[in-house]
Amino acid sequence: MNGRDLVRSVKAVGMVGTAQGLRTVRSSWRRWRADAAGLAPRGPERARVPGTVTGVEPEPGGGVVRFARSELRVRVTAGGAVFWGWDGAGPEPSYALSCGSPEPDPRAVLEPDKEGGWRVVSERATVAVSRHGAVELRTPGGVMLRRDLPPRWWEAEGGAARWVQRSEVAADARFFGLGGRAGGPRLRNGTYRLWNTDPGGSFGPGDDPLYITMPVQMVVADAGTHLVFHDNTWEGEVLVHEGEEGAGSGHDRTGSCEVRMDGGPLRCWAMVGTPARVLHTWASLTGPPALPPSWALGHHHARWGFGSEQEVRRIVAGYQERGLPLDAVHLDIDHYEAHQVFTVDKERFPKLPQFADELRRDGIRLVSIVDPGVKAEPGVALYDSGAAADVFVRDAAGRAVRGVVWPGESVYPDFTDPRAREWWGPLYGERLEQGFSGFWHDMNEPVSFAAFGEATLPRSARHALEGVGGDHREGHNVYGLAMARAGYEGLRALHPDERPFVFSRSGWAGMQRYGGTWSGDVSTGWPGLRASLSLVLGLGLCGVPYSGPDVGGFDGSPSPELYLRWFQLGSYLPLFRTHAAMGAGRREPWEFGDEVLEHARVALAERRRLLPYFVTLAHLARRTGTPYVRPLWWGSPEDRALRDCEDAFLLGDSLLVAPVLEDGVRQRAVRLPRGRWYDTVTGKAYEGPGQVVVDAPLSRVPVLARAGTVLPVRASDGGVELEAWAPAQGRTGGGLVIADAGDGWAEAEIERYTTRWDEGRVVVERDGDESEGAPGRPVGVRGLAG
Ligand code: NBV
Repeated sequence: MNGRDLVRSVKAVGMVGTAQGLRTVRSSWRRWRADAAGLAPRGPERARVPGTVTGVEPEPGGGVVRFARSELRVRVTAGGAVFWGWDGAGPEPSYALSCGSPEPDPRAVLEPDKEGGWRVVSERATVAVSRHGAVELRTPGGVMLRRDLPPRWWEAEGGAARWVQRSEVAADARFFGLGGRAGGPRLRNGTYRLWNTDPGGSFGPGDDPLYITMPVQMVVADAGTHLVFHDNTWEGEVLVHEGEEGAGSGHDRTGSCEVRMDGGPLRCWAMVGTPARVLHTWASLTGPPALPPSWALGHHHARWGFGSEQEVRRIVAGYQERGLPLDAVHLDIDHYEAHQVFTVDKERFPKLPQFADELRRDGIRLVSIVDPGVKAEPGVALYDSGAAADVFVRDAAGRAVRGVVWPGESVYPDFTDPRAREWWGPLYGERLEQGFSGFWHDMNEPVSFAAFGEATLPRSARHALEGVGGDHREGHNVYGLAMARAGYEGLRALHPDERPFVFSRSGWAGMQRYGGTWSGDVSTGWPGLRASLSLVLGLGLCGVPYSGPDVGGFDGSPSPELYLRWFQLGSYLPLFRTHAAMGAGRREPWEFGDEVLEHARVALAERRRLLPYFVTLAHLARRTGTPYVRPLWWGSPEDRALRDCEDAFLLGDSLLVAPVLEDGVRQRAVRLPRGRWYDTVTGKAYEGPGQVVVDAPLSRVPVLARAGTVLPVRASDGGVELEAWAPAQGRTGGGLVIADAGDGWAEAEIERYTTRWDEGRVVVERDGDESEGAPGRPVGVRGLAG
């Protein structure tokens, strides 16, 4: 047991009482014994490399290159993504791909390359395979983006083959992604584990891995941006080594990374182009991000431990009496009967459906936490029904695996089994009848409390894996993804006319198809605030655009200033939710004194005003895969200084948000991408690229608008109006508006606007508009001073 396990076990035992503590100790032993009996020890291993090339076999989009001891399939697909897989691996089966393997690009063919190698040339990238099995990814212009050295496998008798893939990238390249990483968004030198993990307690920037890991790397370099995805759900790790530039001396040291997997196929997808192009291709491959209902883009208030309907009423009244907007309230596990999922404590919440109706009339939705663990006790209806349907995870000997979670001894639906998903999905019917509109999936790494060892299921536990079959080493990382699918599909069947709102703590590549996520238990403190932003940015670059932190942090009591700065940051992130643990300090905006309340009011009002913009960004994310929240280098990946800038972000194309991430700060430096930027409060214009210092009084965090941009905002009458920012003289600009057509599936129309100067005036026109270019919406032009 390491120090971290010890701390966690003490917390687990201490937190949940003696009986639960004993259960936890027993369960940890069970887990240990199950693995000792159910996982064959690895026998002696033999190393293997591909050897030299022996021949090729063309196929549509590329072909198979044969080596003495392996073979490599290379395939360029019609959407521009490139696939390569060793040892006969093809794109399927895959948890990440949304509609199976995309069509090959018939124009891409295998042809001889220099020195006995082979290559496939396509519109967006060239893949060259050396005669020893190195794979090079090049831009259409022939510049090397990544060079995979020949892989190595270690095979053991009867066991899964472990493998290592080392790659080189340019000295100036920067790594991003790998799921939600608290210490990013730029991934510095280190080892990043691929194993979804509840860190136990709360986490800060130094804690890794967290709840969502995925083998998705976004690499940004002067030569171009690429995304690489190793489609393999097994436990593994990625070693990142950034390169170093020799300051013009010609002694650059290339960057490198090494992917090591404990089993599973060695197969890879690569996408090349601008960041936007790369994420668009990624979304075409793994599915468009689910569109949240528009209320989910407002302000949410949650707490573990509201404890009763009266307390929820008190909080809601607190918002209403002060005129503060509130769009959703989340009920945590304390509203369950004895912590059991899909139940309600009737004493504390006697008339939940009526209460939910009342709230809805006031424009407030209820969101329910949903935990996967089912209390393992005959007579508990859910348990009996799941046991009868045979949907719980079993061990190698065929017995249901028991872990310990909030309800005590629990069993776990095997969401990788379509039958389990079909059983689980309809259970949300009970939640809908209780009046809930949204769903918050927790504990789905999955967690089983541990007194020692890891707080999850035994690795020997069996999973259906869509009929392929395998153990927890392969199923673990996709447990949360498959649970999200079960919930999402269940809700679509139950309420076909409404877009489901599901967000999930754990997940994997492709989870955006079913909804979003949140930070999990981020620790209260300035480092936690920074980690919150890192997670949102990193996840966005892995194709998961909707997320946000627990505003104020999960545990403890933030200082008024920390709370306010978190609130201000949160108000510009897709999921804007205050939340905290049982026993933590208050998180209501009025609990921190009048000054904080007034500034929080401004943040809430601004969020509401920007709602049409958030709706537009949600639609754009669905159509293009572009996240709402983007790193500053998004539009200028060639700007090296921006690649290293982690304390600000772009919100859509129009705004640059520079949150305050340190105590006592009233002014801050902001690195600007090229072009003119206006401080949205003072109207002062700044020219990028470069660094400027802007005011950051307690009352607001700096937000800058791009010159020439047009964004939709909420007018005082509730309609949508346009906010246009003057282009620089002689320049043009523009923006998009996508207005939601309700919370159903109706396709929303895209309105395109342009801005230009005409005889000393800024003109805003709608593209393709019959009415001679008049926008049809009220317009306010800003940035005209001077
Ligand atoms: O359900 C209680 C909490 C929840 O409030 C939090 O948001 C989750 O991340 N949950 C974790 C389980 C308890 C953690 C100590």
